Amino acid sequence: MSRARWLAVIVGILLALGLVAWLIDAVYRLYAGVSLASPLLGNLLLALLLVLLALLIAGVVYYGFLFGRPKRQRPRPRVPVQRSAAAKDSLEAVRQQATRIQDEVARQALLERSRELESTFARREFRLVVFGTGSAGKTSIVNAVLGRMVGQVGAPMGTTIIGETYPFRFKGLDREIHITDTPGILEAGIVGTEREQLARQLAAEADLLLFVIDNDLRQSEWTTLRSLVQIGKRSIVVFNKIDLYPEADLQILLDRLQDRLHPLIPSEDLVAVAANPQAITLESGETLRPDPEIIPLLRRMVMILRSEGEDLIADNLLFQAQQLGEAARELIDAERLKQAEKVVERFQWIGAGVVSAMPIPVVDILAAAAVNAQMVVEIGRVYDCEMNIERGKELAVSLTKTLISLGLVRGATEIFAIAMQTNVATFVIGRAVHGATAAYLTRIAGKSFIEYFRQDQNWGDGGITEVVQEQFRLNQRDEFMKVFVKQAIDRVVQPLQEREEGDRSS
Ligand SMILES: Nc1nc2c(ncn2[C@@H]2O[C@H](COP(=O)(O)OP(=O)(O)OP(=O)(O)O)[C@@H](O)[C@H]2O)c(=O)[nH]1
Ligand SMILES: [Mg+2]
Repeated sequence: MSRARWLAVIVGILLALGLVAWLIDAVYRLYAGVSLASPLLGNLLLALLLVLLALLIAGVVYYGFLFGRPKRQRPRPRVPVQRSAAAKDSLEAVRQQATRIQDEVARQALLERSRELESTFARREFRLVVFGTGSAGKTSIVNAVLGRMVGQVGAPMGTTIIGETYPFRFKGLDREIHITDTPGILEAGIVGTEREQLARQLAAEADLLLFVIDNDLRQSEWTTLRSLVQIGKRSIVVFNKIDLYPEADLQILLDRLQDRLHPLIPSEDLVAVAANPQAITLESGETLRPDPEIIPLLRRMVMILRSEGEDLIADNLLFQAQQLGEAARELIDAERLKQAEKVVERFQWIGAGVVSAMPIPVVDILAAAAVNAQMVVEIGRVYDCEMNIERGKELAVSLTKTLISLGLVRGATEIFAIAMQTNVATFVIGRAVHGATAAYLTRIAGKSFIEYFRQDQNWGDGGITEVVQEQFRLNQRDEFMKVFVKQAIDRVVQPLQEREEGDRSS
């Protein structure tokens, strides 16, 4: 403390002490005067003064405690705990899932991504992604936000062809910000589609999205924006190139936009800017390039970063982790499906062989069910669900009963009778039709069981009937049936004919 301050403090204390002495003296005189007139009134006055003194002391102690408390440190940027813990759990689950993925490349890619995400938990920059239609002015916005030319700007669509990221900081914000410029969406051609995919992927990784438009919102822009907001992407809609509109037209346009965006985007998140205003030619012939009008966007960005920044990062990390979990599940499901379909493919022809080898040409339900029971066990194994053959048989029988009650056995027999009558010798036609029918029904059963195991041993809301009907419908398409009949002739009819011809000649 400076000497002048010390002096001021000492003078202040002396003054306060003088005042207190004067006050005590004045109070004492008052008390003496009143007690002389009435001792009771004097005592009451004394009690009142004591209460006032006690209140004063209590007040000083209370406020002294409040002010004397050590100042709270400005919190370090820290991702909200609950969501970050949930994201970590999700990543742990992904690593567990990865052990079940057989494709080495896919497994490694998944693990690498989960490690990448994990490392971002420690310290992470804020990700801002500039996204929108080609030529709306995304690169111009990045340049204006950074206050320097970093990306090439051009009138034709497709000037930016890869995602480019630039780090920067806002005064007073602890986190570094990474702003990413993306290629435009809705550009024609295969190259355009590929770039759009990249842009969408970058947008999905954003903590905050700047969705740039330069005119009324097109339907395709609206749909894209809606889907991004619906997956939880916090977005600012940036209306660029306002220098091109007269004031009155601009206001009408903005009002209309606001109506259209409501309630997806609150009005304060629709921001109008001119990131790279057109040069103006003066009467003198001189050209003047106006400064960018970007302040409203900077202001809104800072406000969001201050009030929601940490939440947005936490939400995004959790979202990314869940997306990765979803990707892992899809990979596992696709691999299992492939394996399970191989099992069905194998059993359908085994079933066909059993039935067609029978002396009496009928679709023997029990024979088919016995084959199906083993199939159920094997499909279950693919889905990590061990079950014994008895349980497999129960399931197979109940499915076979459903096939009969739905009239599918008869229906399939008729379909194959018609399909085979022209190209199968008459002496084997009965058994051929029933063999093909058995193969077909085994296939329907197998596909239905795959659905059952995919849904954690559950037939779903519509029960077994709906699953079987759906599989019957899916496996009835013309192109599939043509291939199936051809396979049936190769695998069932030909061996039958060869055997019959062999029997006859011997
Ligand atoms: N009048 C006016 N023109 C602008 C403004 N901002 C950008 N432009 C022009 O719009 C055109 C496209 O700008 P870019 O920044 O390259 O647009 P982009 O969205 O990055 O385009 P792509 O990378 O091709 O998707 C250029 O000719 C810019 O000069 C603006 O505020 N006012
Ligand atoms: Mg660009």
